[in-house]
Amino acid sequence: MPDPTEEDRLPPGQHVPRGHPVVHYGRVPTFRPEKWNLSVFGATASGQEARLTWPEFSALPRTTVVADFHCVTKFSIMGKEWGGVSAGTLMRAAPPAPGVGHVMVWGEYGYSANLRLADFERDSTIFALELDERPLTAERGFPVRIVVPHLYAWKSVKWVRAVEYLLDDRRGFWEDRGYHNLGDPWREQRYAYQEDPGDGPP
Ligand SMILES: Nc1nc2c(c(=O)[nH]1)N[C@H]1C(S)=C(S)[C@@H](COP(=O)(O)O)O[C@H]1N2
Ligand SMILES: [Mo]
Repeated sequence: MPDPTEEDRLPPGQHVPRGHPVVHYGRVPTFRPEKWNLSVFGATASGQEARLTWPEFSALPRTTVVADFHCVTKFSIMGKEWGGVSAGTLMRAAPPAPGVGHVMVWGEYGYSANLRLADFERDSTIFALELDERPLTAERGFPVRIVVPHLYAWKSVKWVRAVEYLLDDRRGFWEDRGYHNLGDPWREQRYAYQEDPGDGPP
């Protein structure tokens, strides 16, 4: 029997599977700390790209978020604890210019997902280095992935390497391949054909 409180926390059309599946497109990258950096580019407040090295990024203040995680293929992972750097902390380290309304989060090999700034700025949006108090495994996104628990999990980019501040919204990897630009699981925003005017770029 599923836990009744978990039942209430399930968005429409979702179910809780056994275990915690690993889902991604393409290969698992190798982490080389001396070559790794996190770039914050696009419409930054300074007009310059900021590049955080691994020692710089991993020294940022940490927090934890306990949240559920909903894949558009209809499984949900309930009550995971993610530890890492909140998106707000990263934004304070490398702020956006006025007028930025969206961000593109980039992973290794060109995977990307776009977010409204309001979704990026949520307290629960975290650049996670840990899952349930252990470093992420390679296949979960080591060393760092973003977790945006209130949106479908394709937006939770693994192996993050860059954040691009956008003055105009642009579709990411799956948003450009038929998925919904916003991806709110509570509204079942799965596919682009469900978009209302204003939900996405033309
Ligand atoms: N870089 C990258 N991140 C990604 C993906 C991907 O293909 N590449 N897939 C996304 C999808 S569709 C899902 S459901 C989640 C799965 O996360 P998990 O493997 O930790 O369950 O990762 C997301 N992040
Ligand atoms: Mo997914």
